[in-house]
Amino acid sequence: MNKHQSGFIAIVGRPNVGKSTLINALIGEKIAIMSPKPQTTRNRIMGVYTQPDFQMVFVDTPGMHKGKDLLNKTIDKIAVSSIKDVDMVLFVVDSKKGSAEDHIISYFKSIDIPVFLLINKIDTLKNKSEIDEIIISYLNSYPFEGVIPVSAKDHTYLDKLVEILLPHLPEGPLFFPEEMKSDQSENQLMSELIREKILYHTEQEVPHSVAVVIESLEENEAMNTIDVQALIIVERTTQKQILIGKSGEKIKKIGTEARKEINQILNTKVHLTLWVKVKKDWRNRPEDLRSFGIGEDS
Ligand SMILES: Nc1nc2c(ncn2[C@@H]2O[C@H](COP(=O)(O)OP(=O)(O)OP(=O)(O)O)[C@@H](O)[C@H]2O)c(=O)[nH]1
Ligand SMILES: [Mg+2]
Repeated sequence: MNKHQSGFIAIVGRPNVGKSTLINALIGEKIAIMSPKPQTTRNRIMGVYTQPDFQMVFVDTPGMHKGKDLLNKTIDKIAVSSIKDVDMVLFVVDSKKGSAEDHIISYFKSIDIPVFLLINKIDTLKNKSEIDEIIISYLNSYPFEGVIPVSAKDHTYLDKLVEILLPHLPEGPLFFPEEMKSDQSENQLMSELIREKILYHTEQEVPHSVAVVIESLEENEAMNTIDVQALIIVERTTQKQILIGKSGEKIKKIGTEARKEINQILNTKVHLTLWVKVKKDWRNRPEDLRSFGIGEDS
């Protein structure tokens, strides 16, 4: 009988390099929200990839960056600590951007596990020889176990990625049931999907000032729906006005898009009601961060 392998693989890197896009592509389901705005992911999210002989638990993390407020410090800490309890690390970089990553690479020097360099977004390169230049630019910074160019968006070379990681996966049991894809609860996924739509419909400070909490969830037997009440928290009255929009148009659009996706992903029929509340400076209050589900224990 073949030995069974299993282990944890942290996906780390700067904001916006495509870590969440990668975990979704690997798992084959949307478990983590994605957006063109930096600092989209705020928590650690596990994605479970199970095959007959092995189980890879990928861990999506927030983009590593040095933010000033408590929210950003907290999410950076989550990302940094995630490399400590895993069997391997995937360091994701953007093939078009790079740089300002020295502090991230310095964390690898304190761990004794394989770190792979993943060059993402290769679909954006005009000339494939650019990949060689990128590899050369990283070669002196750290003894990476391997270098893998991929496109998370186009699912290019993801089979190859799994193939390269497999020999490094320790022998071990199934950590999660075969059918399990993620450790996120349905409530967490719902609030994240609402936040994702907000990220797409707001600019500048607003996306970073928003938290979403599911307040209640009730089965409505007469309508055959699940009635969901969600609270959107912002920091200022002006942000609340922006979110609601002229005659409530923006919040309506956000609600419609979120509802459609929740219905599709969770295979249910939800009736979604959104409320917006101002909570000054919540990003700097530890108790608020905790109650909004942001932190190492959440
Ligand atoms: N062209 C291209 N775009 C990509 C690829 N992977 C991700 N993106 C885009 O890059 C942006 C950021 O993607 P995310 O997956 O949210 O990035 P992230 O690293 O999780 O970002 P944070 O959570 O903020 O740290 C989105 O607009 C994605 O569509 C890729 O392979 N090619
Ligand atoms: Mg992300």
